[in-house]
Amino acid sequence: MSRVIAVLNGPNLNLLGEREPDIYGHATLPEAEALASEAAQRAGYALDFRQSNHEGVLVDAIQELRKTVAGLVINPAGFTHTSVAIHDALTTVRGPVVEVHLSNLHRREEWRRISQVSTVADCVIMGCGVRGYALAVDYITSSPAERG
Ligand code: CA2
Repeated sequence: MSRVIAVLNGPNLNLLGEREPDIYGHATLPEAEALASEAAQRAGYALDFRQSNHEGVLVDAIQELRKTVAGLVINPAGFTHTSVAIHDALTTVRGPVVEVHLSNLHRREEWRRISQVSTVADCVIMGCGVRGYALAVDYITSSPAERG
């Protein structure tokens, strides 16, 4: 059984903490990684945490990881609302898939309520800020397949 959880982050999330703190909070992406990593380590897992501004790089990462991870957490950022390619790649992931958003998309513009990813996610976490990443890891480590 795999002891690695992957966390993928989409475009502009490398800028987290620099702008729009009223929407996304003050924490940075490395701080989000630290929270997720602590949650993974507590349960005896390692974390593979990545960010890309490129849709194809994210699709390649999903294909690379799809059979080897215990579960996959993804914040597709702007690609959430547009990417059929990320949707299609996620259908091939063997373990649980968790979609995370820092902000509560239902409190924002109407178009942000549309996610191409939610229909292939086992769990969707939004509006919890960077704590959502740790909650997503907890969901995976306590999933039935992982509890054996
Ligand atoms: O709430 C989320 O996590 C989002 O996935 C964040 C995306 C947004 O397009 C989605 O609708 C919701 C935006 C990520 C970019 O974040 C920035 C952070 C600081 C400065 C600029 C962008």
